[in-house]
Amino acid sequence: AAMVITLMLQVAMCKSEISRADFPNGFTFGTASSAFQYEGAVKEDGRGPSVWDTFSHTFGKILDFSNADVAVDQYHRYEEDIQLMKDMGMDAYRFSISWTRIFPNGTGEINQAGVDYYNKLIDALLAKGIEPYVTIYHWDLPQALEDKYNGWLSADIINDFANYAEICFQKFGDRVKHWITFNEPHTFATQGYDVGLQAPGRCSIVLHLFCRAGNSATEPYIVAHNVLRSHALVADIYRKKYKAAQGGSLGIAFDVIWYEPATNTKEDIEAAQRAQDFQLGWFLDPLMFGDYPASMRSRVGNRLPKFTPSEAALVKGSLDFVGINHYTTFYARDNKTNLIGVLLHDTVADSGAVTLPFNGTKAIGKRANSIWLYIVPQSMRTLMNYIRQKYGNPTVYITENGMDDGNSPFTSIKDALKDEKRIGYHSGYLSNLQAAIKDGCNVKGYFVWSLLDNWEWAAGYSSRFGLYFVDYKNNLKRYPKQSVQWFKDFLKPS
Ligand code: PSG
Repeated sequence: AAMVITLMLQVAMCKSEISRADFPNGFTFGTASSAFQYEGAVKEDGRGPSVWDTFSHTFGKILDFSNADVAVDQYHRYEEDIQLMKDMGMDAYRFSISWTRIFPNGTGEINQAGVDYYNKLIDALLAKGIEPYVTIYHWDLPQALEDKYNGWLSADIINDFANYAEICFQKFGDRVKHWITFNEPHTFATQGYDVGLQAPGRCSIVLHLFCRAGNSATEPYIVAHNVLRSHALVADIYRKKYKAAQGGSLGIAFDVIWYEPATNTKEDIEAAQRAQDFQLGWFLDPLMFGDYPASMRSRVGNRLPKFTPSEAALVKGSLDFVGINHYTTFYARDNKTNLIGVLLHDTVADSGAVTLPFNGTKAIGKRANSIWLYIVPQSMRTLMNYIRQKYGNPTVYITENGMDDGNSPFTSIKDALKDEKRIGYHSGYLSNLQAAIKDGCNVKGYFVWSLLDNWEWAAGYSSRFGLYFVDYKNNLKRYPKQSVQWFKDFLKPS
């Protein structure tokens, strides 16, 4: 009798569970990764150093004192990892190309061994029926260009980046049909140049106690401006020289926290909008409308670079799709006193909004492991509808969505594989994504961050975002968490 009841329960549960069949035909499901967090092999086959090699080897920058020299060794294990994607029934894999494998110094001679690696990776994916979605820049700037002209702070980078991107189109564009120029420029502009918690670790807050050099009030805006101009030039090159022959499309991926007004007051509602202007709007407004949001122009004043008319024309409309990395939701409230602004004098304070995952003492949702990751599934639907209404319903891919667990030395592997919380996370966010599509949002794909546990930047190996567990103590062996079975069931053809 117990067995019959269990069976009946399972049938009932399967019925109510969301699955691939609830999404439009041709909707793409995949997992996402990045070169520096996955590949390892940092000195192999002629790869040059990036700013993240330097940063991760600087004492005190990485929480667990680790580095990504080995990471999860995908450089040598890509065939095994592709089989893991295949086992789940995934359609696509998002990965990034390491600039310094192609150009060890950022420019100059092509390193053929680097090109060979990505050719092998792409061919192995396609042989298993998995479509490559390629990020051209996921934060690993050639150290040589940082040394030469301060990297993204110089407009010199625009041509060097465009040259690198064009080589990617030439070498891989016959097989790669989805290009993402940049991953999360908002994150690397603010984390790298305002608070200094990520490479290249520049900032001026608290009297240069954290960072030797930088200007937190100006540099993030300069970086973002050069990123937008670089993206626009690359999009122009792709459209003029490659798109017709290769038949692909090109976009860019943004980190987007949803901001909920902390109270129903007009002040807090406006603060939430400003917070969004200073995050997504900073980039997507220029790309869609040709200029920065009005709130940014008035609040940042002459610290905000200006687009010349010809630059604006190149930037506007320079994308085929918008990639959204969405994980979490914060409350926003009007920063009445501007104490933070006076104290820090940085770009984060410019929005005049204080954003926190708490409203007084009440958290906005359950927390994952990362201190910024609170689980609020319904914001996926709200955010998709916000983008639909504000930006004229562009094509959207969810280029990242996921949650992490900690890396406790006291948890057995067996227990670490029981990730009901992650299953709940994805089923909740996917249900709301499906509802958004029913609302009319033009969403075409969804990528889980991440296939494997991996090197989580300043958090090192202390944060586990994978569907597969990686045993860092035993030869990086991969084990499926329960969420792998959940995705298998979700994805199996009905
Ligand atoms: C994304 C979103 C937030 C913080 C960090 C990221 N947020 O909402 O506050 S970084 C992003 C990145 C990838 C990371 C992953 C998890 O593209 O490389 O490993 O998300 O942090």
